[in-house]
Amino acid sequence: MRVVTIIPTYNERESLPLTLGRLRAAVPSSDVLVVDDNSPDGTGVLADEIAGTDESVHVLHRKGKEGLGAAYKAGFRWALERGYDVLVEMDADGSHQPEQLPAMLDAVSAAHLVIGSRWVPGGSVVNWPFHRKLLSRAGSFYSRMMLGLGVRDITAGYRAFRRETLERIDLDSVDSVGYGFQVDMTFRVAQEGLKIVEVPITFVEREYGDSKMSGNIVLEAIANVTRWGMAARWATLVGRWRKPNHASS
Ligand SMILES: Nc1nc2c(ncn2[C@@H]2O[C@H](COP(=O)(O)OP(=O)(O)OP(=O)(O)O)[C@@H](O)[C@H]2O)c(=O)[nH]1
Ligand SMILES: [Mg+2]
Repeated sequence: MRVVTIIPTYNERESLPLTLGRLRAAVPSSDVLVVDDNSPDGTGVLADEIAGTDESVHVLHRKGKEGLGAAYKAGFRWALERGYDVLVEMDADGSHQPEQLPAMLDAVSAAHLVIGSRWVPGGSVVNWPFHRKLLSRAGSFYSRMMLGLGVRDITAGYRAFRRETLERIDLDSVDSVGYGFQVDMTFRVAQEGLKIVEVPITFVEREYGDSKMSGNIVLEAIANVTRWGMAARWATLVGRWRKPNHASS
């Protein structure tokens, strides 16, 4: 099983070397792809320096900040073209602990998508204020209800996809930017009837650098989830209405 861990970065100069060091120690068999959006703080240059000393580390440079979703789509394409079997998503900021990746990789042999989950028994968040926990849980709850999914942590960004899963999805049509990207991908995997497994993780709030989460990203996710949920309900209704006519004709 050839594994690549894709790490999108924007201004993660302090965090990236720590995360890479921990990842290489915890899962030496995984290659790494850093996808940097031309970070003004020089994260891309630093990533190149690390890649120069470790042939398992690769860097994809993009011309500017286009959001997490676009960075992951570029990373997925890069990895699929190179024949990797499992594609892992991991934040650079230390929130996703590399030491917990082996449990996720174990699970992916019997699932199409593994989600490192904060909101299943055994999962937790360290150093988040109450309002962040509430926002995350409420966002997952709303998405679960609107989209009719059983996933507890739908916005989670620590994931392992089997390559066949991504090959089933039309990545070109995925255009969500922030958290919405994770929700969008989860919904599409579920719509394909593929198996999603949540593995508990301990999510640790970043120590260095600034969060890229913004009000716009939250609004985008809420608007998209509402739109997708309505569209799915409408499609079901139309399907029910059409079926009897179809049967009698
Ligand atoms: N390439 C790229 N990476 C990004 C972009 N936005 C965020 N990232 C990276 O995606 C990961 C998650 O971003 P964070 O800012 O930690 O967002 P978050 O985890 O949702 O928010 P916090 O919990 O507050 O940290 C980090 O590794 C970021 O550097 C982007 O536009 N381009
Ligand atoms: Mg983060």
